Amino acid sequence: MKKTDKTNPTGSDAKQQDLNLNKSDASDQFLTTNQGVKINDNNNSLKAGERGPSLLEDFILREKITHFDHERIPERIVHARGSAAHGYFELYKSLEQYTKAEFLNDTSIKTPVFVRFSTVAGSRGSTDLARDVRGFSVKFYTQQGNYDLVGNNMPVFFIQDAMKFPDLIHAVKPEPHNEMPQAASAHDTFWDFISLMPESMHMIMWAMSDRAIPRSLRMMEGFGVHTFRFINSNNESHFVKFHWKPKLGTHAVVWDEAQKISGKNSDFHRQDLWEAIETGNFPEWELGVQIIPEADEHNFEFDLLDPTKLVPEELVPVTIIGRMVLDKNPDNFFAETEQVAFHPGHVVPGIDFTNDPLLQGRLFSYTDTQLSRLGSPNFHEIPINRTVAPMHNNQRDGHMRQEVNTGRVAYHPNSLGGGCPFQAKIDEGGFVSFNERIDAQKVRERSTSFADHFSQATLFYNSQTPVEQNHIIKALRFELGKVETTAIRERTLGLLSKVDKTLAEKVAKGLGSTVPSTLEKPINHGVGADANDNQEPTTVKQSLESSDALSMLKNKTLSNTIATRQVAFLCADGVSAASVNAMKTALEAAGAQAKIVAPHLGTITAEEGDTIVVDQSYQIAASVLFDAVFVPAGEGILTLMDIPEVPEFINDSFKHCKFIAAEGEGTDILSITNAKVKDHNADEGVLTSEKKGEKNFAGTFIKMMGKHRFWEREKLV
Ligand code: HDE
Repeated sequence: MKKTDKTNPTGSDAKQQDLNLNKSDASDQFLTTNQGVKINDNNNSLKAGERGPSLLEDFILREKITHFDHERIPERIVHARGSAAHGYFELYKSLEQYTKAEFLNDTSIKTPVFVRFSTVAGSRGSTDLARDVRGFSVKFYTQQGNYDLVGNNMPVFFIQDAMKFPDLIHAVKPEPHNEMPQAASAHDTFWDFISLMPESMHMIMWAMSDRAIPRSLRMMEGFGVHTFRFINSNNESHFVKFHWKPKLGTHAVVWDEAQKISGKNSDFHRQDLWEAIETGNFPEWELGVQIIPEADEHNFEFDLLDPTKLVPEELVPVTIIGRMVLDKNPDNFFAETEQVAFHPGHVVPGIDFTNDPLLQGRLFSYTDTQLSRLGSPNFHEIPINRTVAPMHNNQRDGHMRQEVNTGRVAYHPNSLGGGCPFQAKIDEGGFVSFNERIDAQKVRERSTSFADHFSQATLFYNSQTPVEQNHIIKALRFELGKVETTAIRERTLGLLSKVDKTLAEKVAKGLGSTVPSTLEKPINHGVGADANDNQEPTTVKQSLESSDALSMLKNKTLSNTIATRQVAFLCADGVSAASVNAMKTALEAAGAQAKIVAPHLGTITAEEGDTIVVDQSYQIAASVLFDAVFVPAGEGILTLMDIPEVPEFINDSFKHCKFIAAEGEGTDILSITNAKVKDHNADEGVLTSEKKGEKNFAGTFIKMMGKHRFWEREKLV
């Protein structure tokens, strides 16, 4: 096996070196036209007289404006809103037994990656906190060519067959007559479609759960969704499912919070990712695989080819095989994040496809979309898309071709070019598709093994804690509450009752509706009106009743850290510097970040006379942008009673079940809020110390804040 050339840089440095070839740095340089002519006046157009008309000969003005007029490219049809970063992937142990992909064989290889996270439905400028699936796309720049793992933060999908994808997206996007609502599924067309698509019920459970409103892009799981194949050097195949597990744990916000964040900072996730990387808090995930021998293909209660199903971790454990670290922000959003072109069909030898009919459709779609989005078949030449492996073929020309191919030969076979470039045999690393035997009739049908649409939806719902179930119910009430057509709401309630009767009844109660006793057949204007009219939904008895891995609250691996979490210190002139500094030092030692919030920007003066630099004023700061709140000690703190934003801040923290602490005089501030301590003795999420500088206060603060949310409070508010 070929090892990496150790003289080459590895990881994000290697890709960076590639990008550097095209980097432009204007420091100490003259301003020029695109033809390199130095510009003498960049403020005035060329005119006939100082008050006269502009002249057509002004090539400088025309070049500048023409370029500007063409600065936009079409945004992605889906996943338009995204944020990305560079990093690297390192393998813990060789997977040689299963795959011949070199980057998954050799633990000494550090593979550069570029990762783009996205929402699906909204436009490029839409809010980060929409209730939506998040895209999780990873481009591995391997020595054998680019490998793209283009997944989501949920392990299943709405539909089973690529044929329905344009319908799904047309339904969820803003309605075509009035372009409303933006980045939201809470409208008639989406639920109309869903109510007629029983196969979407499992994904609907995920999309209505808090997974759809992550706390941070750094705190989401990622999934390859489809079943793929690993192929080893003996040409043996194993099925594989991919999982990304965030080192910071999987965390979400609550819906009320998400909506407020959208108003306060619609770039919340983008900024969080950017700042984490800028401050050296590099986001990290572990890559896990579920490997299934070919012989076990039919031993499950569902079909491995059905993308609306997951393989429960209880049935096939996830083996952790490596880690990915994101350590560098893009230099230029457009050049990298906007122009990166992912494709599930970008695979390397050792990774192959299954016949999942959704994956099969994707394999066609992603090159096609780049042609209209990036405008040329040469999109692979854009620096962010370039492979780090040697690249030679007989493709030529086309819009914006960068490469200057030399010689007269652009065909194969040839003798004039010595037969070059030549084909690679399998043992020379040539890609050979898995030789799966296919012996079948051409049909436009769906396998009956895809017909159980509810069992895994029920499994997901049953696996949630009561708090999480309640959030799903509330999300459904919100979404369906925004639906204006009664029949759509009722039809959806009918489908929900097949997932869980009580769930449907609780949603119905919030809608002032009742659950229909029978499943209404969709209006079927002839063949094809019902998406799946060749089969009735079935129910397959499941061996598993609940799976802890599906619940964010039960599945708590490593999630008690407060690293990179943001704590608001509510301050004013006369605050105790001792109280502020002691807590700030302790929190920073635990990896969290303290932000001083005060009535104005600039500085405030502590009761000890110290000057404290203010990070945010009460006009800018809001509880929803923080993970916890601390009211320090000091006589001056009592002036906070007169600032209306202060009780609002603490009440929102309380409502969203976040950690609240106060020390000394700061405890008096809590008395004008819902976090009044004496009323909530049972609530360990409100921590107070009457005395300033009490021993262990900071230690208890950090321990309790690590619990993140105090859900018992939801019953109170
Ligand atoms: Fe995509 N999808 N998709 N998709 N998808 C695109 O490709 C498409 C599907 C996913 O950060 C587009 O370059 C079809 C499933 C991500 O740049 C487009 C079908 C999953 C991204 C496209 C699917 C995804 C895309 C838009 C059904 C989860 C963002 C721009 C057959 C596993 C990639 C682009 C990025 C992007 C088509 C289904 C994930 C239009 C036709 C299932 C994360 O080609």
